[in-house]
Amino acid sequence: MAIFCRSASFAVRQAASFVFTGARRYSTDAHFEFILANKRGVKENVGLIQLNRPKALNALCDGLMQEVNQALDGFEGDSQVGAIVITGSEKAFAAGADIKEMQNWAFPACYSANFLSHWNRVSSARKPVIAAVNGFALGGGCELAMMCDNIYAGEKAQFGQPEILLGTIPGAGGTQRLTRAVGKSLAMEMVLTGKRLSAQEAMQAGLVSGVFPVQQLVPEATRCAEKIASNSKIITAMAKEAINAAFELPLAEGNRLEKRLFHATFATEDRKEGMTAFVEKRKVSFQGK
Ligand code: CO8
Repeated sequence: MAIFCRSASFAVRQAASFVFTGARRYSTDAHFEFILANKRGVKENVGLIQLNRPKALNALCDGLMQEVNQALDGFEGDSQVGAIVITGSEKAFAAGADIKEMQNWAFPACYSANFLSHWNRVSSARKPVIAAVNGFALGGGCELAMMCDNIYAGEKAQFGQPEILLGTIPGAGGTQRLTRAVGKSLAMEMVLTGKRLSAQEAMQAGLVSGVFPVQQLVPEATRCAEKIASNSKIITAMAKEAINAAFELPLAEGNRLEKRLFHATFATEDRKEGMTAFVEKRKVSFQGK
């Protein structure tokens, strides 16, 4: 496996040749150099993306992020998949954006190329995405985890935004998402000093929704994803859209959107099936319609 990323043009060529042809496509990892992607769960309804650049502690280079985007596109287009898990290794979820790749960039190139513009694809996924974080989640690694819908942490996980120590600041939502998750005071301390949070501190601060033994982390995240995937996919998407709106809209508008989406559930067969199954005391069978 290469330590350094190949050129963006190679990645784009690879993206062009990537055609999703069905459920089995993810049973091999042949298409990816920096990640592994396959389906998990008893019903193979969970898409697992594992960052796999161990020698660089999963530092996020452009090629890796292109591959994450491709895998996400594939899972989003796979009707069998109901939720996605993103994880790294036991030592590192991701130790940040690739400092060696960024070292010699200058402002005109960063600005002209709109550097990092395609690095937030995870935040626009329509299917729920769980980050399963073992080890370091620093800088862009912490930002990538925060782009996910919820974060599970292994008990040795460490979260931080140490960009200030490199003479820069977070560039993929760290100042925004961290502040919303843990509040201004703690976010300020983390971003201004580079202080890291342990898994337990992150739990206490509301950044993560569960802490698990290192070995149990991915199975637990997969179990949660399977639970999500067993519900109606269309209703799940509406619930996710409504929660995400809470970060963008004033309360009255957010409540209005929620009400509209609630009403919209009555246009689906799954809403009828869910309530009918309850009344008839039988197992529900959602069709995603
Ligand atoms: N970039 C490139 N290489 C890295 C990175 C990184 N972020 N982190 C670690 N590596 C490499 C090291 O250079 C080393 O490589 P080599 O063996 O070739 O020297 C290898 O990984 C192992 O690292 P260490 O020997 O340093 O391992 P330690 O266990 O001693 O330390 C640490 C682990 C504490 C994680 C340490 O490596 C470290 O401090 N890394 C840098 C963390 C950091 O500053 N991250 C922020 C980067 S800037 C950023 O993320 C900007 C965000 C922009 C938006 C991103 C959108 C998603």
